[in-house]
Amino acid sequence: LTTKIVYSMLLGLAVGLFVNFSFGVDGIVQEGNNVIADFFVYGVFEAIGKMFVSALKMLVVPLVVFSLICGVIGIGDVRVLGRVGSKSVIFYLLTTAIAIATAILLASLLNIGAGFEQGSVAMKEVAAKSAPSLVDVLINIVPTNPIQAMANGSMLPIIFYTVLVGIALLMLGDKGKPLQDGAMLMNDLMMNLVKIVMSFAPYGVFFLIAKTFAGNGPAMFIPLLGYVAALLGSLAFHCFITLMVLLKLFTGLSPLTFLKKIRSAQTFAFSTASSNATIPVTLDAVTNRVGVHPSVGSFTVPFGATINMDGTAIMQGVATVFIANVYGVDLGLSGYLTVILMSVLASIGTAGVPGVGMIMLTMVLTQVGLPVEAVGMLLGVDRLMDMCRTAVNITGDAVVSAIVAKGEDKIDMAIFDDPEAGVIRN
Ligand code: DAS
Repeated sequence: LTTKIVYSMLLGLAVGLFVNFSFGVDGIVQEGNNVIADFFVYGVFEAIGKMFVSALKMLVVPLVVFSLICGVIGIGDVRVLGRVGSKSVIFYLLTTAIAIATAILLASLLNIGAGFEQGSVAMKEVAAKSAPSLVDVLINIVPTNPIQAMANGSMLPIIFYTVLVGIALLMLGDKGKPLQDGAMLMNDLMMNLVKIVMSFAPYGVFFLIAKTFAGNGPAMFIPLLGYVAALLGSLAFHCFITLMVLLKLFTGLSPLTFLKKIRSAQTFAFSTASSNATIPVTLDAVTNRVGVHPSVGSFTVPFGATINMDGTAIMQGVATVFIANVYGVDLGLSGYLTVILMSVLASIGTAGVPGVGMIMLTMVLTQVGLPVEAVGMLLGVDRLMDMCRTAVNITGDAVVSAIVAKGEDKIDMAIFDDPEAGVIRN
């Protein structure tokens, strides 16, 4: 299936670029310019791509609820649960801080944005959106109405409530057996739903990629080459060096094998630009292919999709350096430390959905006194950058899941060493 998905991505890229070269102006296919382009790019491609992402999102809440209840039952001991939770938070914040420090270092070394004529890129007006403040996020973790939290897909309150339900179920002891068996059955049912939706992936991914590249051709990245190069360089460094060193250090697992096992989740994250929508695929890859026990993965994957955004933090680091240079502002060490702190905190409160990184960026810029409208320069290329950074976000989630599981000795090496484990054939 993953091979089919990669081929459908390449086909989508080819078709997308063909449409862009045929109908694009300055590398962009504006909506309303051309009837044929509109029919394909903003009609067929966009519609089918959106339906596929919706089908993934449709699974997220029930899957997280049942897998998390089974996860808590699987851990079986509240003390261990506390350990898994606190280790996850420590490693998620640590990897995000390392990510953004790397990004600021590389972007500063490349001195991107210096001597940049703002006129050369359309400056769209951007209102300073504020991501929820950390205090609100912490208060809102306790849902007043858990059903509403589920209806809204608010992940942190859902995780909080579901963990409590799991603990309460454990306290029932043998009396709770029927409920526990029911939860296990519902979890298996949800994983089958994941497989059904994933079987449509080659089509969904094709249209998502075709739409992206049809709308934005390579020509439009030229003016922002410094920004794009520094961002992609930092993302690649973090994904294939930093995270792999941490993986090897803390789990001893082979990075190459690990990357092969999570390739489907990275592909979904890239295609959908949404960590949340990719939760079902990340969970499937981390448990059935890497061998992380579901009792750990069912907690660390949805939790990571919400609070752990290494790729997004990297974008904020690179974008801040770029914008500071464009405006000739010297942030100084304290300025960059503020950026690092703000990015790590901002990533806790925001869900893994497309474009959330840009909202967090306006918040970070406000904190360091940089003009928020500067984000307008970056919006044009942000969809593709969002796809790349989301793939790094879920890679971070998968790596920390393996590190936490290793610490609890809950990685099944028979699964990790089996190249065929969990491969979906259809
Ligand atoms: N698209 C977000 C995610 O799903 C990341 C971002 O917007 O930066 O993780």
